[in-house]
Amino acid sequence: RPQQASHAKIPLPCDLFAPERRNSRGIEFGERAALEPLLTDIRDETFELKPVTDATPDQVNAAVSAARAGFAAWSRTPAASRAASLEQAAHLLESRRAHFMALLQREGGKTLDDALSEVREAADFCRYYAAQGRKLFGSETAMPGPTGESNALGLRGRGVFVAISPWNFPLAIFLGQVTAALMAGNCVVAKPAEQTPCIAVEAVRLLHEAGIPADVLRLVTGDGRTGAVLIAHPDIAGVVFTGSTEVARAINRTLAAKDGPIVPLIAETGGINAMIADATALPEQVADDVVTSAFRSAGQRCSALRLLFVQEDVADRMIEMIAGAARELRIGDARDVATHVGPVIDEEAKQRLDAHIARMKKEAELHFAGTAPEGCFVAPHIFELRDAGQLTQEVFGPILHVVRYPAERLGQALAAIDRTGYGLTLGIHSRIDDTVEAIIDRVQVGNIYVNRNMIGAVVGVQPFGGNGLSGTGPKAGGPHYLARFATEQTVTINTAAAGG
Ligand code: TXE
Repeated sequence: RPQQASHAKIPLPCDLFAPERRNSRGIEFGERAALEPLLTDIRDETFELKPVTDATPDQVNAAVSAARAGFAAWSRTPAASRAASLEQAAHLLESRRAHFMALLQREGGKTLDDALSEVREAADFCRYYAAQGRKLFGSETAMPGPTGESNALGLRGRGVFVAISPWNFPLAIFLGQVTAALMAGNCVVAKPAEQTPCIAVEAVRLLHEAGIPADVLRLVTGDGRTGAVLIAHPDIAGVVFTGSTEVARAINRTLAAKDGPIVPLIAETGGINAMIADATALPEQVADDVVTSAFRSAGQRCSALRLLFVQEDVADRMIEMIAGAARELRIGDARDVATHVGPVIDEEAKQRLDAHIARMKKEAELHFAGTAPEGCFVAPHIFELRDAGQLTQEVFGPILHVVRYPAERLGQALAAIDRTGYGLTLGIHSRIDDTVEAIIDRVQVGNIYVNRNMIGAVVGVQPFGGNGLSGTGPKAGGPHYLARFATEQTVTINTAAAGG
């Protein structure tokens, strides 16, 4: 077990083995003894990742046609049966946990604790949407009305929903989108990220095995070009997308330009996520939370911290402590239990991040640079900016940017956060309640984390999603999500005229 720095706690995968430990995503970890069989099972998974071919436009069209043909029967399938299939999927996922964790490690480069929490999150999505769906779709809502008339409001599926997902949560986001759309009574054509197709292939197999008919859920693989063909199809009734803001805009443009019915888009996109640490914050906790929020998962979380505002009076000490905690991180093979920071997703991502680091070295002050092995790894870096405006776009990797602010200029720091245009996550470290409340009132951010790290999207507990450039809402894993996949129908009956 690596030594902990005396000045700050650091996130250790070894925490997996602490009894009764809950990580920040709400996962309960067992004791080491309980997990050892799982580690052995993961090592015993000897499958090979098979190459996946890109779907041709004809195959995309065939997938939409098949799903369209399946819609009539699926939309009439009782909500309770649809929910039962999702619950069975959660059960199958858990019983094949080692297999999916091994897939996430090999195809997605996930560390052990990230892989474990992702499988758990995927199963949580299935169960949560099943439970929500039973309530929402299981019966109609009777509306008040005059005597002699009954009014009822019901929800039903829209038709063929397209689900387009990213590589950074290739199991949980993929299944979250797909199961929500299915539970709402839609058929689905899903297009996973080109970097992680095998996980999607296995997830679809599992859903079919759990009872979702083959024509109700179809998968098409390929890159953005396949996605674009799918989006342009005239017979789609809705789109759920998670990924970059730029691609969400492109999808929006295509949908807006189409003839025919107006197709809704549910989009969850990125963010330039900030944290504010004032002089009353506990420095050790700030250091721990910053390192977790900025560097865990190699910074490849949409919620990850990119921009830290530190009150001037305490800035030197805080930066030093954060660098001290970052120095303890071990970067390397994700399959090694001692690894804190695994690889970035591919060579292209590495080149983009390396270019950003090179630019920052010229334009900002470097406070910390970790060391990474050869290969697709990017070491954690900490830069200090003169001005928050120097960071103009989301940098999807383990790079933290720090800005100092004088106490009387907190308002300017908040204005800088507004100016990014994003509104996904925000961290606040302060022990003054009025300050915390004032910040919460002032910002338009989807998920706010106070005096803790910024990792958290626990299904049914911390519904997740942003505003502005970060997406359309509603929040995934929250009570309002499913209804957006459905269409509402009001039925008014003249009961006085009812035949005998
Ligand atoms: O996104 P891309 P990536 C965000 C995160 C980051 C991004 C990383 O902040 O910005 O996702 O994922 C397909 N028409 N979030 O690099 O490139 C593409 O093939 C149709 C936010 O994968 O946008 C892939 O399947 N589809 C988040 C998908 O779009 C197209 C949680 C995403 O690709 C297309 C996780 C096109 N023209 C990541 N072009 C949150 N807020 O919850 C590409 N695609």
